[in-house]
Amino acid sequence: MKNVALALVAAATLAWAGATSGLAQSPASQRPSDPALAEAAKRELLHAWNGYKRYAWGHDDLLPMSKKWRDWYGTEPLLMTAVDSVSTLAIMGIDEEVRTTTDYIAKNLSFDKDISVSNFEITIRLLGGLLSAHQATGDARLLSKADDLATRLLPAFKSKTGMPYRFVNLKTGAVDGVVSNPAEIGTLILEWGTLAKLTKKPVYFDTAKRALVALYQHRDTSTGLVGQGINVETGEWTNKASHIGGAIDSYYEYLLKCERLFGDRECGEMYRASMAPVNRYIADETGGSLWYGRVDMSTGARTATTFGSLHAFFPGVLAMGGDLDRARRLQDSAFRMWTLHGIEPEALDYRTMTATRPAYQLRPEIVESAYILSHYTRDPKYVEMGRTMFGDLVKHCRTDAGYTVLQSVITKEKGDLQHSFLLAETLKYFYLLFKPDALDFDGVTFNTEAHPLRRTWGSSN
Ligand code: DMJ
Repeated sequence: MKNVALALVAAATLAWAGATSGLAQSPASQRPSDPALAEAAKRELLHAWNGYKRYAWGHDDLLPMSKKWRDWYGTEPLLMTAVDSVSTLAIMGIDEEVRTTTDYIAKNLSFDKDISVSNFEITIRLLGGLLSAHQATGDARLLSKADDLATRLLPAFKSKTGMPYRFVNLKTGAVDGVVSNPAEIGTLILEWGTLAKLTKKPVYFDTAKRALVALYQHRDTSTGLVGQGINVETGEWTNKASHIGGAIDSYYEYLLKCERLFGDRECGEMYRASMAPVNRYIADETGGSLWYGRVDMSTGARTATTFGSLHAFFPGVLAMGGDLDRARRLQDSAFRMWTLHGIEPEALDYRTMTATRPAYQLRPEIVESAYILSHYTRDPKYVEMGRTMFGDLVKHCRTDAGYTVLQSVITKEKGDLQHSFLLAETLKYFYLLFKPDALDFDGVTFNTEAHPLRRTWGSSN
């Protein structure tokens, strides 16, 4: 048994090793890198991981200041940080931790629980994490867990429109949360589609695709924009604010990546059709810089000039979609937001350059975009941005038990939470930015929680 597990981890190292075919088009030698910083990112990942193991093992999140733990759903842990961390541990080659953690997950994670969970959060962190870990290790138990989880989440999609309710009870299938948003409706296809291909159960792909298309079809007939609140039973918009930030953001990311991972042209066409109004109405040229603010979805009229840490995923998506010019310019703006206080706020008014929501949540998006831009442009400035941001993260957010959020980027007052995406995403993207040959960029598609998914199926599947 032990040898089998070790062989699986060896396969993982092989599966994600950089020297694979995708690099033929993008020679690693030309990519900017910084091996010493990559090692530092790995050390910090281990620091955060060891804090979780010491004070929160078996639970969802570490509270690094009080050295306690937090579970998302009462007394029913779902091992959120453990599952979210495996793909990062594998990419960094920390094989023994991959082996023991996946074994622990396989033996201890149960979804047979009477709790109402967020379909979106559980999909991106747990379904995505399990699928990615399965692809890395070959461990069939992880795929079977993912299958069981998706079966329990499926009732969420039983609305009249096909767009999912926000919450579903894992034991009873009871649903809740009739008012949802594009991010929660449209950020499911990569995980559900991959599960469909790997289990040969097309219902998973078809259900998530139907929800995605239904959402797209509800875009405003005049502007082509979506809002940030929609009733999944009636299809009526409950909040007409249109932007690229939280509650909408990863809907656009998944339209594009659905085409990248599955070769689904219809998704690609929906992405390209969506970018035209986003660039027409939401993009905002202010003082020579490019930002993306907030407008009314029906009129396109500007309602706010706010940008924030979540919006910073967009340069990466623009770059992946081929719009390198806007991608570069927006990343420059996002980095300005970062350097204003030496770490980025949740929200900034870019007209006055004031932080309107001053917290920092350990978010990865700006680092993810730096990594993607570094890949496509080979411009060393993105590694330099990474050097600055990594230094700031360590300086302001490190504690003796891990990493914590900040209450305010102005005062640098610490909060008490280590989000699982610090391990799943933020430190992974730093590592990859500094050591791009650790992963075959062209051979994987990251879900929105930075779990790499690999197309292992044929086109007829
Ligand atoms: C993560 O859970 C995902 O990246 C999601 O798309 C947005 N929020 C966090 C990170 O900020």
